[in-house]
Amino acid sequence: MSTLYKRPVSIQPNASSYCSGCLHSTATRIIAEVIDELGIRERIIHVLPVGCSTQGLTTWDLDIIASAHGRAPAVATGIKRCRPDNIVFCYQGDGDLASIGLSEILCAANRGENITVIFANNSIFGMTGGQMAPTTLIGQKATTAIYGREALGTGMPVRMCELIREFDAPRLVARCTLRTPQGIRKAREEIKKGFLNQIEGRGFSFIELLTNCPTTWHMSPVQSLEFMEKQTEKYFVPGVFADKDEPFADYSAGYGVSFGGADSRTQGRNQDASPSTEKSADNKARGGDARGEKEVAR
Ligand SMILES: Cc1ncc(C[n+]2csc(CCOP(=O)(O)OP(=O)(O)O)c2C)c(N)n1
Ligand code: SF4
Repeated sequence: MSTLYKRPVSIQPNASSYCSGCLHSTATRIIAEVIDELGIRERIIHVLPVGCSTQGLTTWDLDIIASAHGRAPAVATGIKRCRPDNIVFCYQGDGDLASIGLSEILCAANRGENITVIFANNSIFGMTGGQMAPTTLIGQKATTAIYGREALGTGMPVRMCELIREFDAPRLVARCTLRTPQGIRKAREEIKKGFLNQIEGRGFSFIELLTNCPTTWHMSPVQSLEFMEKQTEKYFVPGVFADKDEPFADYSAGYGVSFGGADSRTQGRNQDASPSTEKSADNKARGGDARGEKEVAR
């Protein structure tokens, strides 16, 4: 008899503590499957955010470092620069990533950090009981928008993939839905690509997963999937926004300002994109990572 379904070794043999029908469980499962498939479990450091995904502490069977709310990409940056041989990934909710942590994710993406960020967008603050997030849809009810979100006064829902694709550095920017088996397969494919980018030193990958929160949406799991189909996916349209094969390089040549000989190192950096021995030594001394000799602007 062949085995069709078994627990990935990157998941602990515990009952899930996520609510019934919550797609955090599906996301956890496919991330763990990819880690097992790539044989990188021993090299993984997962940066835990704040939100329902802190339940990862009792779910993942991986090395984990917890971060303050929204700070996972900054913590992941530090870890990856100090330990370039580890594979570092964040798994963050939309309250964590798109609200309190907006600056950290945008800066990490712009720097082209060689990390993998997986973003679970359920368009609400789940863990704290259903407050409005930057991603809450127009008309969607939340405890802080009891008649439904209005654009006047709170703005339109923030689309993170569309923001991040504007930077030069990110190698992969993709949005997938976990509502359907096809969506789950596509998400698994993009997550794998995101880890491979990091393993091969290409730079920053961002994979958004559209998820649900039946509990704070006050819906059954089935109703929450219908909501995703009719509402969430109409505004957050799944797709691949960037998928670049070549590693992130220093594109700054031609855009730098010449300081007229004030500081030869600054001048060299602005005028010459090719890595010099001095720059490489400097980069290594500051924990240059698997992008090898390529200098990262800091
Ligand atoms: C500095 C700080 N501010 C606020 C909180 C309260 N808090 C905990 S989880 C959370 C929202 C998490 O929502 P999200 O990231 O969307 O994840 P979900 O629970 O929906 O998966 C907030 C505001 C906190 N823990 N720390
Ligand atoms: S509160 Fe929402 S996001 Fe959190 S585990 Fe429950 S269903 Fe999932």
